Amino acid sequence: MSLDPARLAPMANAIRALSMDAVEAANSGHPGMPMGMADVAAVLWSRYLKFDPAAPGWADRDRFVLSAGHGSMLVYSLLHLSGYARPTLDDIRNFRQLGSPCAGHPENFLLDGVECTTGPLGQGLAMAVGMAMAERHLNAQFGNDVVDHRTWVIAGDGCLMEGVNHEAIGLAGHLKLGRMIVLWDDNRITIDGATDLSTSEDIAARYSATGWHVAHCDGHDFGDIDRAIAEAMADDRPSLIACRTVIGKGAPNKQGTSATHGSPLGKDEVAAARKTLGWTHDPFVLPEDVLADWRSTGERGATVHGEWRKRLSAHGDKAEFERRMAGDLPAKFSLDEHIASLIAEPQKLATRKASELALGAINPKLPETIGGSADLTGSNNTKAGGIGAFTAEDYSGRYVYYGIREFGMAAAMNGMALHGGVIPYGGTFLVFTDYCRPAIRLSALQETRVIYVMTHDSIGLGEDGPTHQPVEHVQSLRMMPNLLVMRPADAVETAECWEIALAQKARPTVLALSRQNLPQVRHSAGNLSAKGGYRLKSAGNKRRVILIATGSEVSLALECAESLEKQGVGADVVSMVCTQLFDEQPEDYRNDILPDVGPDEVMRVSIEAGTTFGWDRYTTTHGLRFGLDRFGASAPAEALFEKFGLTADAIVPQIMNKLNG
Ligand SMILES: Cc1ncc(C[n+]2csc(CCOP(=O)(O)OP(=O)(O)O)c2C)c(N)n1
Ligand SMILES: [Mg+2]
Repeated sequence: MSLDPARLAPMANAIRALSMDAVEAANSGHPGMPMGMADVAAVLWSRYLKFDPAAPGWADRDRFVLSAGHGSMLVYSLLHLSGYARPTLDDIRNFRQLGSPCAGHPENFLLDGVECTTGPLGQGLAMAVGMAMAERHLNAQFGNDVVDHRTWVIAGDGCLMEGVNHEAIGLAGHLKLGRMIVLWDDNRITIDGATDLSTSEDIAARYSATGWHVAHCDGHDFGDIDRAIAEAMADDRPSLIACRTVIGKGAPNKQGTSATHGSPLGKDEVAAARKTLGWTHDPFVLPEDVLADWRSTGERGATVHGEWRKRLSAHGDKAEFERRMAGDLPAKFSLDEHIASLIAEPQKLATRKASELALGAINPKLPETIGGSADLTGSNNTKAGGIGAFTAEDYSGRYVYYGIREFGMAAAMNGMALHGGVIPYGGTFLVFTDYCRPAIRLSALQETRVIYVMTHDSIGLGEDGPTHQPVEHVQSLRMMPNLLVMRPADAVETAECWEIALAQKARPTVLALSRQNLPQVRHSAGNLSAKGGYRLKSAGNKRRVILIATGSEVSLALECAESLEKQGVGADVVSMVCTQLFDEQPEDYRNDILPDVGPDEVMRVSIEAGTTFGWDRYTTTHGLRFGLDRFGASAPAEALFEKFGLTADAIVPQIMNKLNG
């Protein structure tokens, strides 16, 4: 497509018209951003973006991330205009209505071509960093013939102001991700008004200082936009293009003000905008010549895609590449041998160490894993199985030194998983799930296979004290939909949890792992953790108690059971590795493990070194819950378990008291 304004301007105006009309019809939404960035988007999509609307999943397509997700009508317009099957015009007419894939903010699971879910500002750009990392990694593994694409981002002032932006661009700059280009909608407006209300930052200087190339352009001058993009593509560094734009461009009375940010323009202003833009068509009517120009942008990609398919066919690793991009594990993958060796020689191990052993078995067999840690490699035990560092000099490495960037790491892992071809896992202390929680939430919402290796999972970490001791974390993460939270009790369960997590194609997992050594409690094979909770020990005497415990407290529960049995009280011990998986089991199974009988017959008791909040879900209100409903303290782990009453000596008498009424 040429830069002729006579052709490009109507193309950009088609975006403006669709956006303002859809927002008007929904009586809600954000017209300002799509109208302001329409010109930039028209140049990018018509001249640079590599995509094939007929094959939205094409592995070597450029990734386009609308980080400023409130401007969702921009991407919906682009997808429709360039010829994707969805959204249809009807979908756009139903913008923000139940059942339309044109949701308020772009959702990756609703529309092809929406590469990630955006709306929480800053995270789109941070995920794009992960996409760019995955691209370079797969390029290093499979070569230019099959992996050679760019990652484009449209970001607003908000995306650049968010804290995660610092982490994301620091990582991208350090890793020299030169194929990532951010188009910044530099409109100097946010919701509250002009940006000078809240910031005086020199953004270009910050990006430059972080190893980025920075270009500037007039975001309403096609030639200038084109020049800046070409300049960015030619530079080896990741690029930020500051596109000076006018928010709501085309709405004559409201443009340039925050009034266009997040409200319909109103009937009169829409009519005035039509006049200003010279757009004479009714709402949702697209003239044929403009549509034809737009469709030709999509058709350009079909040729490039065809050539790529030929190269892939000739590629020696075609089957492996396709397997990896499909996200399938190798047919023969299993940890049976590793688990058998653990059963043959029981060991007392921290589950973080057990996780390292599992990774030692996994990484050599699964070339798609990319591990990492937010500067706690030696504590999270995440580097295992002979994998080397992923660096700017060697993108084939499979271990990322994320630095102290928990949120940036988690967002990047989302981007990698969304890109496909890799399975990211990364670690920090469990307590710092708080630092990456917004990205964990997007892992869950976006259905990404990201594995969080979260160690030091309770007061059991000891001397570092309450700042580092999770209390509410495990339970609060369990509340998150579509997230598996696993707290394995020993080396066998840890390996089982890894097996389960790797098999999840559409959900993330948090592994909560201990710092302290734990005795091996499992001596049998078969992935019992897959049921979420299972009976580890059956009552010897007549069953009066079911002890439900997780992680490091499972061995404590076994001790309690032994003591109860000595007093003639039968006690089952249930290892509740993952409540979400347990809740998914058929009723018969759950009823067998936790029978629906009155407390007089069987009392249920939970033991977990964290908040007791919510455990009545399993104990019922008649049972007992042992845990920690306060912050911990700084002391050796054993002293803490003693102080907080998490010992058999403290627990058993309370159970006996309650049994004896
Ligand atoms: C993390 C986060 N905080 C707050 C919001 C609410 N919000 C949506 S858009 C916006 C202003 C963004 O300003 P800018 O990026 O400049 O967008 P523009 O107004 O220029 O379209 C805010 C605060 C959000 N979506 N995400
Ligand atoms: Mg803005």
